Amino acid sequence: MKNQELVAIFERFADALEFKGDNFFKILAYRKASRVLNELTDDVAVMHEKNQLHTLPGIGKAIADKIIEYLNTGHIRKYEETIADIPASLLDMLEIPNIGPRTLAIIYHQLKVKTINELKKNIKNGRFAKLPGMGDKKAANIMKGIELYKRSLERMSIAQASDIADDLIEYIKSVIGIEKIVPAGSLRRGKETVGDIDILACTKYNKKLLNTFIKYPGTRQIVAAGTTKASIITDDGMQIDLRIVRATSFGAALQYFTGSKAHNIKLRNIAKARSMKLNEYGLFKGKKQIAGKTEEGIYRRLGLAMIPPEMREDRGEIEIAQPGNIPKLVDRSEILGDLHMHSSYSDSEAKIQELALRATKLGYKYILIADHSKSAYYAHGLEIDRLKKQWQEIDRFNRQIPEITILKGIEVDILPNGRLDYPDNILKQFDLVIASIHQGFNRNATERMITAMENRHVDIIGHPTGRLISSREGYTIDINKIMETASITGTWLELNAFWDRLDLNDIHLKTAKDTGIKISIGTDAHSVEGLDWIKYGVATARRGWLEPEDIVNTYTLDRLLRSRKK
Ligand code: DGT
Ligand code: CA
Ligand code: CA
Ligand code: ZN
Repeated sequence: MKNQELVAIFERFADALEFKGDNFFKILAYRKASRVLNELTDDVAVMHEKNQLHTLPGIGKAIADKIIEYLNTGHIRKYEETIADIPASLLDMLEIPNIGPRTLAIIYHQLKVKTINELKKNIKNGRFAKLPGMGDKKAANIMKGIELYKRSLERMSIAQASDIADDLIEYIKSVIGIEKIVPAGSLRRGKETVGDIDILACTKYNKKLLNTFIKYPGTRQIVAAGTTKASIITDDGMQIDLRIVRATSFGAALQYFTGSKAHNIKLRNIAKARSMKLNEYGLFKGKKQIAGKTEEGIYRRLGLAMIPPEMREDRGEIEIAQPGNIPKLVDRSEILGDLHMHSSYSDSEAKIQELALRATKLGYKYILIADHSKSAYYAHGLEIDRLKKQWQEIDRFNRQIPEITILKGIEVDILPNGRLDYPDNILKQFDLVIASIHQGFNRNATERMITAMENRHVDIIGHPTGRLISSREGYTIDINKIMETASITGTWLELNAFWDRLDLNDIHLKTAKDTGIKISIGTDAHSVEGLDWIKYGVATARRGWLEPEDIVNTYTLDRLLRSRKK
């Protein structure tokens, strides 16, 4: 399908036009076309064959002609002419958070900057800040943006990495019917971002497996191919290392390549202290292998309980790994409901009924619909009359779909002035209230959250740090003060399971648990498929050592409602 290629071209076309100061409506038209194609599930080529391009919203004749030109020739002449005199490295800089086409035009024309490094130099020597409309604050923001951008080039989100790994493993299994092929590395540890994907397999047919692997349809480049291992780079730029190991060493290899490195070093030292040797082939006493077939065996022979992969970060897990002392981490099957999702009443594409039906398939007993409140105009926030309509609809579905309880919730904005977006007499009518900051990030965020937590109708603080892993650092807050208030007021803190948030993160979750704070997991889904992100939430919860008791989503509906603050 050519859809995604066209999405990228139209987006870049719009950027280039905006950079050149072209007509506002023309720019808007290309951005809209890009968005429409991005959401299109049909193949544009097929639609063109059926003469249906004009039925797409926002695709007028001029743009339809360009789509057809691209389908026929692989080029769009107008686009190529437009970008011809703009250095490619310059347009790439638009990937940096906090740099838009207009800022880019200014730095290009006034500072002659063409690359990221040149921009950094001009920020450091103060020339950037002196440009009209820029200033020190903007300079600092762009510097942060550059750091985030560089990090995002090196690492991928857990969602993208696990999708690629699933697809690759399914492909290999379909071609050669191999049983033992599993992810290791940071992906198995459930880390929020992944540098490269490590896969381990066990087979007698090395050659056949490696040959199949390097022919993976999503391969851009084969980096190395030997007799027991190979590496490829996928079309998305992700490196995948595949290693084949013997059955007698499978557990040892899995342990070794799951890491983390710091965890492994500690384990090796424990082995040494007991006059044993640990490596990727097994645990040895002299020349004799005493463990290595399974991971459990290795931990057991080192005198330790089996440590779940998500805990292997050398954050104290080895010290407590006497049998019986490892926490019994939450399992996906123990999650009885999703406590944050949006419906078509605000900015989601999913209808309430669709969300409820999907939730029953996931085995849930309840879900919380938490749309945006009225001041979130950008997200079609709910005025009180539409809220009432939504409640009636929820009541109706609750009668029609008895397998699940749809809870009435809201993600109420904590406004820049510190007030909540609805009065108490409205808030008290919800089953559960999430309060979140979406505007005025750095205006007394700590105080505003504390005020929200002191309201007895606020049950949950949504995405408490506000970070976006790929593009935003988050609010300027005193997280310790926020945890202290959460603990005193009995407010739950959210673990937002959307893969670009994962907020609270693993480290904060562990502190929250130690402080006695309850955690509420929500996917913040804006589509039916988004409900599946719960797995990233569970992985992050496990990395924060959370047990079922720490997470309100494991409670029965009765207990959940009884556990709200009074
Ligand atoms: P990533 O890929 O940056 O997200 O992180 P990992 O943890 O997947 O790291 P990676 O791919 O470099 O290596 C995979 C595992 O292999 C790592 O977690 C532990 C193990 N490993 C790699 N290099 C060493 C090493 O020098 N010493 C030890 N003990 N283990 C290592
Ligand atoms: Ca890795
Ligand atoms: Ca690796
Ligand atoms: Zn939100």
